Amino acid sequence: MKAKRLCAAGLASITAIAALAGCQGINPALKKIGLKSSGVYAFVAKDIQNPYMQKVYEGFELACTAEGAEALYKGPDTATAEKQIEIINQLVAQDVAGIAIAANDRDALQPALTEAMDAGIPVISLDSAVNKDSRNTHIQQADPEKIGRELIQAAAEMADGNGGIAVLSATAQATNQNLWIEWMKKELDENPDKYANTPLIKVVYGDDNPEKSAAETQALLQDENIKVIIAPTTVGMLAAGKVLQDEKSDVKLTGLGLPSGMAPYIEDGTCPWMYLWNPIDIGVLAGYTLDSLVNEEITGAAGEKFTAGALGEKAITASADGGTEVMLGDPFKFDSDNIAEWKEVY
Ligand code: RAM
Repeated sequence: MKAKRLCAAGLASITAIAALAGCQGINPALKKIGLKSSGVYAFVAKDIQNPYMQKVYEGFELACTAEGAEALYKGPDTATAEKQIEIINQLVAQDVAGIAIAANDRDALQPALTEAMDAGIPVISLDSAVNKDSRNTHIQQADPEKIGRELIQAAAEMADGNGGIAVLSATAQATNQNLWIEWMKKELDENPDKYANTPLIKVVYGDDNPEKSAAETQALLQDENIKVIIAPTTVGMLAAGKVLQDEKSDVKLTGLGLPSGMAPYIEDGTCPWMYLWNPIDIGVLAGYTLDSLVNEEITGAAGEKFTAGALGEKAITASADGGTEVMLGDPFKFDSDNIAEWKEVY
């Protein structure tokens, strides 16, 4: 039973306790008498405008509502760690019940998130991880190794085995993009013969800002050795797609894009194919994970299991960074055969 339902039930003593807490946060008094109080679950986006983050939040809100908790969408105007720290501090002062964050920096949020956890507020990262000491667990969209390797394989194929590759990333501190880029470099280094004529020429950062991403794409087009751009960010992909289409460029694009926005560029061949997972499912998984932590059904340790609504039973496993994670699944490939169907979904 959750706080909201308790309030509505009008059970005199319990209602009084819940009212004292404003029906927010983990209510220790309710916990002592064995009742659960879900309260407010905060979602902190990398930046508030990012359409991908908004899709993830849609799923998060669905899970929160299903569990009787109130979802709260927060995020900075631009994707910086400093602004996220301010937001976390406010959420702790507000005594929210749980925090889910897509981090703009792996380590910089640690003092603020540690304070949250010390105050009894469970913390999960999703999309872009914080270090293992700053969280209870992480929601991992898909295996980072698979994502990084597959993107290089795709780019080399699009270059017909002959042509330079550039990466248009998000911010330079983004944990998720940096990890994917590490795996891209490993794929290249480990297979020197295969990629002899498809070197990685440059990595640039559009900061998940549409204008900066477009300007960085324009700059990449000045280098005629670059034949393929990999944008492992939905914001970067969309901006690059528009530049390449406007310029009628032969440079090909692949990466991680939202089917709804990228459909025109897949349909006209600018982007022969791309990958992504279901962002709404990421949010759903995050919402149920946070709820299970708040209700002390799990602690975030490897080996624990819980039910994530329609996603079924999920397991917490050890992650490569020494902490733990919950994995959603494999990325999907989107191309001209399936984009018409998927552009309607997300
Ligand atoms: C962007 C963000 C996000 C990433 C997706 C693929 O929207 O940078 O972190 O996961 O792209």
